[in-house]
Amino acid sequence: MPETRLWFGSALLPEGWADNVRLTLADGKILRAEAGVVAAASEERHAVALPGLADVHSHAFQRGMAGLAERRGPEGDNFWTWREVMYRFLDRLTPEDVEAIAAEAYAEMLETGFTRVGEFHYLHHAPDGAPYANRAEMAERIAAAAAQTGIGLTLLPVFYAHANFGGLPPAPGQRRFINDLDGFAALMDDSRRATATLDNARLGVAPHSLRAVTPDELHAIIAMVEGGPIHIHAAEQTKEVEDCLAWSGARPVAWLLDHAAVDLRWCLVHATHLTAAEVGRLAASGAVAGLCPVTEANLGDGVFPGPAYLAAGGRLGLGTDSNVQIDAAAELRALEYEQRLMFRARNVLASAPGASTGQELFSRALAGGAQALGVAPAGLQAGAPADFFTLDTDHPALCGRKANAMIDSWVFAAWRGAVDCVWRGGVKLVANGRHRDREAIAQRYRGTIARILA
Ligand code: NGQ
Ligand code: ZN
Repeated sequence: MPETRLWFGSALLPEGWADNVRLTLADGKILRAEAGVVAAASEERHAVALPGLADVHSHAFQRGMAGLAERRGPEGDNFWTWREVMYRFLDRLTPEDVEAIAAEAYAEMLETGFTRVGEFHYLHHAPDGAPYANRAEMAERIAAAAAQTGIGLTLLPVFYAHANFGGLPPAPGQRRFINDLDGFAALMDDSRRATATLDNARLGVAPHSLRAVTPDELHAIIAMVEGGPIHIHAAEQTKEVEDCLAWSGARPVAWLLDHAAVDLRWCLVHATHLTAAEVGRLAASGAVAGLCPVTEANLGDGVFPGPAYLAAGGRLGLGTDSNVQIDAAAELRALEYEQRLMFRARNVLASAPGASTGQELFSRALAGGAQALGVAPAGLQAGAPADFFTLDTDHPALCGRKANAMIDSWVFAAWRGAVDCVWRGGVKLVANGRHRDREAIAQRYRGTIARILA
């Protein structure tokens, strides 16, 4: 098996920063990580390496409407009015459109340091709501976009059946999402096939939310994936919490903890509105909170109870969700900034005096992200996927920085171009901050969007 050797002036290893690091790669994985070694003349060299992050929650198609829901409507814009705009946008998308938009989104993810995406995929059917002749047409388009860009894919086919708690019939705008249990089982089988040929792909399952599935459906769907990740939107909006209380007497996260075996396989996306009791129980479950701070700010969701959750030992991953902006550093920054605004304090999510906010959040998102997407353990260590990126130490925001100051400056002070090269599965996909197929992907994307918006 051919081996590749790369050498870095410094790298963030699981035990912390190390200097003069050689990574030996084979078969898409890290075979060895050695510190304190002299570079061989033949080795490709870079200054600073970080492990690639997982983007635990993406609706790729929404990238195509980024920035188009920022104009005030007739009255009281909120999450639900945004959702109407989003439904109108997705109504027109063809499978080709979805593939082109997803490829652009995934290339952007790679260019900012995300090496794997959890695609929470619910746009299954044709515009009239009928399944495509190939039921997994859309899932195959997502897989194709992952294959073209080289990003690692954890496909999360979404089960969606109802407009709200209590099994209400779906709304017309939701017709492209809807399956019955038999149809969904068939979709899962086809999705398994669609991802089988992709390098290192994973298949999970995603009941959309407690609004969209009944308890019986929830349990039936969970049984359809053997050992894979289980993702669900939970407690993102206060209205959802109120509706859940009216339906069941319990809040969404408490309901899930009471009625589903929430454990390390689970990712509760957003989990924004939690009581102190829910914070403790969610943390103790070992599940990952899939936080999407840029989208949560954009949609006006609320602020996650970060300090209490971390103090309780809770696990987190980061997602770009609506993809209104795709930027790993921006998600880390937004997560800390919402806490600063809330608590009128600084370095709120750092654990102890002297701790680096950027490095600690990065390491938490790395571990939680890999867990949530079914690829743990992550990190620059033997046996882990060869997924990592380098920073441009000539970038003005990064010059003269070392170790944790480098991460802090990347997260809080840098702008586009700070990420230099990105490898996924041992393949170099991004160089000088640009995806290797950047122009072709962008050109197709521009054509697609021009047609949609015409
Ligand atoms: C989604 N997005 O599925 O795309 C949702 C909106 C809903 C976020 N929750 C639809 N951010 O939750 O009903
Ligand atoms: Zn979402």
